[in-house]
Amino acid sequence: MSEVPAGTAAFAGRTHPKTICMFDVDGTLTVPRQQASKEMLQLLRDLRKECVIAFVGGSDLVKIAEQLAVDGQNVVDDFDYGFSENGLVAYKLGKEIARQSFIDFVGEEEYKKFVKFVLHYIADLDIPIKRGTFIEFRNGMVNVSPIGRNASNQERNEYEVYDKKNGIRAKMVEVLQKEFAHLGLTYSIGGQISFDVFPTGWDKTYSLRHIEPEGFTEIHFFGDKTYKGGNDYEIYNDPRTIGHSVNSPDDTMKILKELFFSKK
Ligand code: M1P
Repeated sequence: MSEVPAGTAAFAGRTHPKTICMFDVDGTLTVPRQQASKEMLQLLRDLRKECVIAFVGGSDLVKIAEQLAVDGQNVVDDFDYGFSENGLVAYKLGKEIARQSFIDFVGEEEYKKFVKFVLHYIADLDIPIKRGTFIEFRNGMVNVSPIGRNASNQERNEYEVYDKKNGIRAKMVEVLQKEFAHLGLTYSIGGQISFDVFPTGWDKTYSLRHIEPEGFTEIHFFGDKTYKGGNDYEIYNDPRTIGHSVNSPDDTMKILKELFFSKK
């Protein structure tokens, strides 16, 4: 599918052409679901002169673009690699190179049973408010939200606090794991109001297969949800990566400056 050649030729002009920095989006490059700051975007442009850069988000490309393409540019042109939905949809140098299908893996019949169960479960949930879009169907995964994806920013912030206290998502994941054990799915709480559902193994480590042909000698990964159950856990702990656990976009910038710009 790819017309983009492997090999570091495209990256030869970088100070460290064999080094790649991969970034989670929410909580790492931006405040969750917000746009990246001007300072962060400038730092990424500077970093791209030093090494190869990639985003690896759980969200689909539309949401990632809202956050990173703040001047209306095409986000996949600003990064050497773009990995949306954990890398189940992948871009290199502005071109799509791969796409995975959740529905092909699960099958229509099993997926219908899953949807029926999830919607019944959410209907019976007694939480302070509900909005709309409780299941979002994507290419390589589905995203399930008890409050609904149409929640406003304030509603999502309040829900996050409520969910932490009451373990709504954690309980729901436990129930789904039992009910659909035969499907081989992983449930990952990556954001504030929802969780992602995808075939086991299709976590963010999936993106690493797309950079393998390049033979990078240093693969840095930056993420905030690096704890067990978080959607950065697997790639952060993968032996192929050098993991950096951050607590905010400011923390990411601080580490990048130390790693790449402190001796300049
Ligand atoms: O990037 C992290 C997560 O961001 C969103 O989560 P939420 O809406 O719950 O804050 C979703 O796009 C989710 O898929 C993604 O993993």
